[in-house]
Formats: sequence, structure tokens, C-alpha cells
Amino acid sequence: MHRRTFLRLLGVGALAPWVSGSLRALAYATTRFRKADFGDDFVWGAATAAYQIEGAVREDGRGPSVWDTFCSRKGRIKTGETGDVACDFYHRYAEDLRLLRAMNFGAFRFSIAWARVLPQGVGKVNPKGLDFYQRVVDECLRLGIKPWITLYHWDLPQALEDRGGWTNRDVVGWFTDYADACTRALGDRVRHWMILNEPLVFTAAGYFAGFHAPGRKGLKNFLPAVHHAALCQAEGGRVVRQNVGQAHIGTTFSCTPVDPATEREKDQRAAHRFDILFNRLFVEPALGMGYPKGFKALEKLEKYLRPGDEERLRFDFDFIGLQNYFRTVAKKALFPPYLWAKEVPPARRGISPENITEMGWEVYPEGIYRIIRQFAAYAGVKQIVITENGAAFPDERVGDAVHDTRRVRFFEQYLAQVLRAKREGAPVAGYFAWTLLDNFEWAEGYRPRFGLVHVDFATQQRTVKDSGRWFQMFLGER
Ligand code: IFM
Repeated sequence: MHRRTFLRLLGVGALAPWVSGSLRALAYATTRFRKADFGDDFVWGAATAAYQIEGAVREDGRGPSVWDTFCSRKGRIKTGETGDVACDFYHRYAEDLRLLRAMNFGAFRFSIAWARVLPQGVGKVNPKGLDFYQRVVDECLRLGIKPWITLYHWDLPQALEDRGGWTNRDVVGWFTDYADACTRALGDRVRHWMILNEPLVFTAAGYFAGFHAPGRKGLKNFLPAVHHAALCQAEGGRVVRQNVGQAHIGTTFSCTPVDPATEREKDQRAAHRFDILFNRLFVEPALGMGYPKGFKALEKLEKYLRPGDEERLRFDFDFIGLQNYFRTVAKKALFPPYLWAKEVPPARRGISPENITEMGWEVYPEGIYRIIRQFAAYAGVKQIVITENGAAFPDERVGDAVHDTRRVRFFEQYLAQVLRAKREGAPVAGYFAWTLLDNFEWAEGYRPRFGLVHVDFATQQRTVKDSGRWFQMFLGER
């Protein structure tokens, strides 16, 4: 049989040349579920973030962000690299969106770099910065891809950090003005908006532990940053609701099911604190439940609350974005302070290297099922979208192919668990793979590769990996 006919019979949609060049992806035709099992309305996309892919940090009037500053400091990024060029998405977005389309994805999640739109964080809008996102949106729509925009994915303008950043309550006004500028410009064509990406990560890693930008430390920075981010989460939602007709509004959380390392009470309590911190801290105030109780250090958040804040923290999100990669096994510990708990790394728990990603994270597919169930149990959660899920493995490019078998298996296993939760009634409405392109993985530099598309950072050559081909086949099925 002719190869193309064979692929069509297998349900492969619009054939990109890179699929007809290899039949290797057919080895994955063993997947036990089909796209149709998720339902016709289910959203399939790939996710990205501005600083991780755009590059062009000094072009067209973009101002510096905290990540530009952080990368310029010695020792902050393990490899000494920066996001100056990244995937050069700023210039190559059209090519990259064509790849996304060829993989049969219908949605693209990307974030707006605040400092492109408002180089000083506030004040006069930089029209060239907004124009870039107009072009990205236009290209998405031309290709039949739905844009899903995140307003904030960690790249605070440096000018605002110089005024206290997330620890300064004024950030609420700065953020709502920025959200207003973005939604006025793009809200006529973009329905799907996410307010913040993983607020726990940018407040904890950026303002408590200091291994992410801006590199600040301690509870005195962390607690106000948390409260102001939680206020922005809700106030930002209100701006989008006001400016965008038919808006579909969410916000995203990094989340992980937590198990105690032993049955001992001290480990159970450690697991409970982890759960509050990782999974509950930002969603519960949005649902009108206030900050969760039972974690002493977090009770000090009260100090930052002003009259009326409890109400201001609420927002009626249309969906909650869940981002899950691994599970956490927690144990009582003497460090870090306040949490008094640590994670037992997967290797210490006897997890085989095959099931540990390059980030040191356990491949634990059931985790996504458990976390969906946990969030679906909140009365106020109407819809869940998996806004990130993926894995970094040490990929190798061989000629024009990357045979990332482990990543294909990862997606198959995690998606099977998403489907399991959906079949049991959880309101899961979409799935975004992390990520479209290998990119700048923050303090880790470019080494961990999460992409469906391999990027040669020396030449900017793109090579669709077998995982990208797997999605092409899976999503092309009728
Ligand atoms: O790369 C990040 C992303 O920016 C936020 N969520 C987790 C990903 C993998 O670490």
C-alpha cells in the first residue's frame, strides 16, 4: 500500500512533510483511547510563555524584565544562559504556529510580556509591543487556531521590581492597568484569558527561596507577594470580564498530589502543609473561602489584609487551569523554615530512573487524575482545563528526527488518567501540552528539553519530535 494512503487509513489528518518522511511514529499507534473519547468540544493545545521563547529582549521598545536582570547576575542560571534569543519566536512565530497547526492542535496558549506592552510597567503603551501580539493573534486565527492568552507568566517589568515588585500593594493597580491595555487591544478577537501563571511558583521561588527572579528571600517578601498576587488574580479577572465580550476566564495553578512518606503523624502533618501551600493557597480565596487555615506561617497573611480584601479576593472563574507534572512525597524536616517539611526525591523512594525526568520529577500519571479529582471537589470550580503537562527528557536529534519514546509514553499515560477523571464526571474541558518548543527553562537554562519540537539553539532549526508526530496522528483521527 502507498505510504500516504496507509497513514490516511490510520486517520492522520493534514500531512506535513515531516510525517511522510518517517513511519516511526506508527509504532505509537497502540494508544488505547481516541481523541473522540474526550468529546468533540474538548480543547487540544500546546502552551508556551513569553520569556521562555520570544527572545528579542531589546527590540521594538521592550523594557527589561526581572528575568533579564536575574539572568545577567552571575551564578543565577545554572548554565549562565539568558532568554536574550531563546527560540527567537518574536521573528519566527509564523513558522512555529504552522508547526502547531500541522500537529493538529486547535489552540495555542502564550503569554504577553508586560514589559513589551508597558516598558516601564506603567504609563504609556508601547504600540510596537502590542503589535507583536496582534500579529500572533492574527496568525493564529488565520490558521484556525484559538489563542489562549496568559496575562502574567513571571516576567515583571524591572521598573516595577525597583518599586518593590509583588511586595508593593500598588502592584494591584499596575496589574489591572496592564490587563486593561491588553484586553482592550486584543479582547475583540480573543475569548480565552488566564490571569496568572502558577502564582505559588513566582512568589515562592522568586520572593521566598530566591532561586527565580527577582531572587528575593524570606517570609517578609513572600507573604505580601502572595497576598498581592491573590488580589491581582481576582481584580485581573474583573478587568477581563469588563472588557471582553463572551470571555472565558481562568487562572492557572501548579499542583501536585501529596502523600506522606510514612504513616507517622509528623509526616502526615508535613504532607498537609505541602498540600495547603501547593494546592490550596490561591484557589481557596478566589472561591470565597479565604486563605486556608492549618499552616502557621501562612496565618500571618492576615497582617496584609485590608478591610474588604476577603471579598476582593473572590472571582468567579469560568475555568481553573491545572498544571501537573509529578507528585510530592512529604516528610517532616528541619529545613526549610516555616514549612518544616521536605520532599523525598523519587530516586530515594526506589523509583526507577526510567520513571524520573530530567528535572528529577517522578513520572506518576495517576497524579493528574488525583489532582483533577481534588479540584473538582470544590463546589465553586465549574470547569477544569489542563493548561500544562509534559516532561523533560534527554532528547537526541538523529538526522531529521528525535525519537522521544519516553515523552510519547508520558503523554499517553497522563492523558489516559485525564480521560479517567473525565469519565468519572470531572468537568475537564481541555488539555495543553507543555510545551510547543524546547525553550529557556528558567534557572535551569536550555538543558531540560520539554518541547514537542526540538530546537537547535545554535541555528534555530526546528525538528518535530516523535511526540509531536504522535499528537498529529492522535488529533488527526476522526
Ligand atoms: O517551564 C515551566 C513553565 O514556565 C511553568 N510551569 C512548569 C514548566 C516546567 O518547569
